[in-house]
Amino acid sequence: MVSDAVADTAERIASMDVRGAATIARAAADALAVEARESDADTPGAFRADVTAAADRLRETRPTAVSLPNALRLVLGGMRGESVPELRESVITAVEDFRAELDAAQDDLGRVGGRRFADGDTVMTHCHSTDALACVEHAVESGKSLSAYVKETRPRKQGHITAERLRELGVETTIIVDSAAHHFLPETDHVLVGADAVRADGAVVNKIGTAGLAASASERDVPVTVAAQTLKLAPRTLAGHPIEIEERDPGEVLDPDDGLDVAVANPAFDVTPARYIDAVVTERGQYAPESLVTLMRDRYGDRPDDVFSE
Ligand code: RUB
Repeated sequence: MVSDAVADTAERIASMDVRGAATIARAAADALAVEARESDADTPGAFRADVTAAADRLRETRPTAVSLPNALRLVLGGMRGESVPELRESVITAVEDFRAELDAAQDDLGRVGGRRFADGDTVMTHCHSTDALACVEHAVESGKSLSAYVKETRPRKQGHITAERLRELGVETTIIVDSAAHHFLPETDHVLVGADAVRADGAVVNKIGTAGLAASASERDVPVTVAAQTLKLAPRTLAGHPIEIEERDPGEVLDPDDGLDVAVANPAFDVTPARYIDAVVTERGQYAPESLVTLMRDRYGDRPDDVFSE
């Protein structure tokens, strides 16, 4: 049994009330801090079991965003001590450290990514990525004027969130239907997207539609930049494990009241091969996708310990 606070966060992630890889990771880490604070375990073993069960519950909410298990692993890896108060304090500190690292990483990444744009450039975006927006924010703060084509991103229309944020940043913003991307690529200087996971071979898992956009852009010689802090690197892919692609409710695509009695396929993400990606921007610099494996080994090791309960 997990606490109400953890169950509530898990539900908000599963229902996409909380969404986006970095935001999911932060919410899950915060929930572990609440669990640590509120656990009434009276032995170190019971406390560890409480926090581990909470992490397991949070991890199963959305299968694709690797930032979620990475964040949980980082926090659980910081749990240490001989007594319940020591263990409690260590988890709370690990969450605070994680939050600070996440903020700093996004800021550093934004500074690196912002340099990829020149004054007057037009950027095309897909979905809503806080890592990608950090790059635009830094470019604008350094005095560059940008405009944007924002794909609306069916079926959940996360493009609306991106459009609103870009408008706030003073970027001249035009929202387009997803199928119009190819049409507007000749007027586009950069495709800029985020990532839910980056594989050891440099392929990027992101919102469904990213792969088609990147293939189109590549055909038209429009550079494709992926903004992904190292929390998005998927260490298990070093050992050849696949990344599960989340299949979401058919009701997101077709209203049951429409009376159209056909099957619906609704994968939330797709895989963009490395050959369609020019650069992955991280807080540690920008990389050709194929060269990220070194960074992945450096940050997570060849055989990342799995501290979850299974
Ligand atoms: C969100 C999505 C975003 C990545 C990166 O999908 O695909 O591009 O999560 O986001 P969903 P960030 O809306 O299904 O969660 O850069 O904020 O981590």
